[in-house]
Formats: sequence, C-alpha cells, structure tokens
Amino acid sequence: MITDRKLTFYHAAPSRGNTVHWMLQELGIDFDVKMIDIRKGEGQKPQFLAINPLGKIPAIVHGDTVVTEAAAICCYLADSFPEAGLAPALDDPKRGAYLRWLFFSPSTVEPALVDHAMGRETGDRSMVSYGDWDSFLSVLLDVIVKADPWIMGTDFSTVDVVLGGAVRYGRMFDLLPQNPVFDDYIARINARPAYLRMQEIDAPYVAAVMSA
Ligand SMILES: N[C@@H](CCC(=O)N[C@@H](CS)C(=O)NCC(=O)O)C(=O)O
Repeated sequence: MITDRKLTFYHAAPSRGNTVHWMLQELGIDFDVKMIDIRKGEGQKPQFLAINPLGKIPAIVHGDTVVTEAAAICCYLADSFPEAGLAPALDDPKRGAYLRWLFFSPSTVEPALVDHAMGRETGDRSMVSYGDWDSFLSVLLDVIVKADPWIMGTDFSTVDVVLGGAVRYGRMFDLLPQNPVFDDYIARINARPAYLRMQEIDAPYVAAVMSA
C-alpha cells in the first residue's frame, strides 16, 4: 500500500472525473481535490497543461507520479491500494479478463458511443475499433448479462467502475438502447454507498453547470 505520498485529484463535475471520484470513494482513501472549471477553460491554463498537455480532466498526482486517462488512473489506483480488493493480483489468472474488460471501455465502448451520438457509426469495420454497432452491442450485452452480480463475478472490481460507468453514461444519454440487462446492472451500481457518496459530493458542481 502506498500511503506516504500525497494524492491530488484534478476533477470537474460532471465529467469523466466522476469515474475517478467514484473509484476514490470505493477505495476509501484520503485525497486532495482541485476542481478545474473546464467550462471556463481552466484546463487550458499553463498550470494544468503541465500536468496534462491535452488539458483534459481527470488527472491525479500521487507523489511524483502523474496519471491521466480515467481508465489508466483507476487501474493505477487499484494496484496502488490493493487492500481494497478492486483488482486481481498480477499473478491471478483472472488478471487477463480484468484488463480486457477494463480497457474495453475506453478503447471500444467510448468510440462506439461517441460515433453513435454523432450518427457516424459506419465505415470499414476492420478499421473501426468496435467493428460495427450491432456486433459491439451484442458483445457488450453479453458481458453485462453475465455480470453476477459484477463483471468479474462475485467481487466488485475496477471494471465495474470504468465499464459500468460507461454503460451508465450510455443509458443516461440514450446512446445505448433501453434493455433490462443494462437497467438491472445500473440499479446495482446506483445502490453502492461509494457511488452515492460521489454523487452527493459532486451534486453542487453538477447543479451549477446545469443552471448556467
Ligand atoms: N481520454 C480522456 C478523455 C478526458 C476528457 O475528454 N475529459 C473532458 C471532460 S469529460 C475534458 O476535460 N474536457 C475539457 C476540454 O477538453 O477542454 C479520459 O478518458 O480521461
């Protein structure tokens, strides 16, 4: 466990920062938060560009280690705080499936949802990271229908935070079709105390964005 280093979380809500915030709440560790007002362009200021040259939220600084990209941050945190049990150990046979579905989210689900939102889910399926929409959806549904109750089985893991967060987002904005398989899984996420804590803490920031 790496507890001796200061952990600073660069966050904006609502944003992909919510995934990392949920992860931090699941871990139950101490951290400092720096809110970055991305809607006012604070992510593009030199202080933050020094952390993430893309100017994107989320990011963490843990001691001297900088991590950006929501899935990479969650993967890093799970391995840095193994006592929380959110990742199989390196030599656990489950590690392969864990990494596979963890990175399925940013590599496959996100491009599919963005293309779907923009009405451009066409093209050469060998070039498109998710193949084609129908094949992608059938694989995603198969992963979620087998979640019993979580994607890695009985134990909740980082995969549920990252891929579960993407599924929840996809349903919230109607990018994924209504389906009881998604709804039942999302209901399980919604009942997690750490998820509720994240939502409660972020609520004032979300409300400010919604009323702007
Ligand atoms: N690939 C990045 C994407 C991060 C991202 O797009 N963040 C958005 C908020 S959800 C952002 O910072 N937008 C502000 C901007 O681009 O100026 C990740 O997964 O963390």
